[in-house]
Amino acid sequence: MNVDEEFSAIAKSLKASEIRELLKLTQQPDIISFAGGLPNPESFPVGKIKEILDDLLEREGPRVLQYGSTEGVNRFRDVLVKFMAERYGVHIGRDNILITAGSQQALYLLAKIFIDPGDFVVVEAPTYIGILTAFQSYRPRYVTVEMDDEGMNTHLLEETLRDMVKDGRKPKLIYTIPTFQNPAGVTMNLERRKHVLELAEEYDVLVLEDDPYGELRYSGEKLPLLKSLDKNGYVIYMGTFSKILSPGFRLAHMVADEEIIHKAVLAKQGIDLCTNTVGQFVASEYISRGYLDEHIPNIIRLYKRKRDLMLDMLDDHFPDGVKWTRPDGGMFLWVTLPPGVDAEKMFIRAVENKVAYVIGSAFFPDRDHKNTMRLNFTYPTDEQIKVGVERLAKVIKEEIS
Ligand code: PMP
Ligand code: G9A
Repeated sequence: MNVDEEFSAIAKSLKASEIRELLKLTQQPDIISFAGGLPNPESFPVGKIKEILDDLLEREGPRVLQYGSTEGVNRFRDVLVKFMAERYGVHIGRDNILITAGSQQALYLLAKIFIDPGDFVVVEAPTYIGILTAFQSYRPRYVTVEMDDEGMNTHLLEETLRDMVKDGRKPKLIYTIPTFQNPAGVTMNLERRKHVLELAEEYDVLVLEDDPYGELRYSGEKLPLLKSLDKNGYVIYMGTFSKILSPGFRLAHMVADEEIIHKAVLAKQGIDLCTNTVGQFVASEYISRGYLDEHIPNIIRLYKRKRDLMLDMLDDHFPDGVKWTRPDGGMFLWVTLPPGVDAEKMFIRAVENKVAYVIGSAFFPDRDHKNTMRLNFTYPTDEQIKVGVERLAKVIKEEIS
């Protein structure tokens, strides 16, 4: 059978995620990968998870192994109510929380409940590839807002919203990763955070705050979540346990007004019935036994060392004319090569030289900005950071000359 002809229009339009494809490279042992945004295996609390799993299975095995409600396990949502209040000053109830299979699924659910084909979505330039993948079936149109070292330029956001509303193109959503942005590594300052909220209210547009990296701060002052500044239900917050516990559990939480959570629950019912219950019980224990609080500093110590090492290596080896961001946290930094250097073409030579990165243009809906790339510093070993940056510097120097 020629199955190609049977696929739906949506299936025919599906494109692979660059990151997911590149992840295959990380499995080749001789390539040093700065590509995928993987946590370092050393950051996984294997012993504590084993201890908790043993306890849970012994004490309440059948319950832990049973289906759960689509909203999420009550025990976990209650732990998260406390977590959001204590850590971020966000005061909510259990019904404001939906547990999802990673925040990737939250993005997909939000596309499903908010986006009709042709709707406008405002994103940062560059933005997370995963939103482009999650939203693709719903065929939004993207409008981008430039960033600088202080995150999204909210004066440009203001101009954009004003123009869009004036010509009847009011966006459905503004998507931002305010803290340690993926891919750029930059953080939105406090003034801009407040400005985003003012604009959301003035133009009556919902804001998606995606926050997978906020707990991973290596320098600088902690900043409030957009959600904690939100008094009128404009912010939909997404947190995840992928970077502070384990991405294998696929555990994340969406925090929003009840009407939004309710609609997302309906959308989720048809997708997977519920998020994995075993992970939810384990994470509940992990947080309430105080293990998360104990462990995050270890992850920070490990990643801070890697960030510093990568920055030192770039300072020492990258040629003049190349610029990069200096992130206060998270997992990535963003490199801008001299104009005219094409990181997409250069990628082939990089792989021949056994080093990989993500091509920057993949993070722009219009695939522009060919002279940029994203480097991950959390996954490689220290030795790989040293050798990999040397290899990459050689490739860049050859490309420039
Ligand atoms: N949003 C952003 C900005 C991310 O970087 C990631 C993971 N790389 C995700 C969402 C998805 O994370 P997960 O599904 O593992 O929670
Ligand atoms: O696709 C994944 O495995 C998550 C990583 C995201 C990223 O590299 O930005």
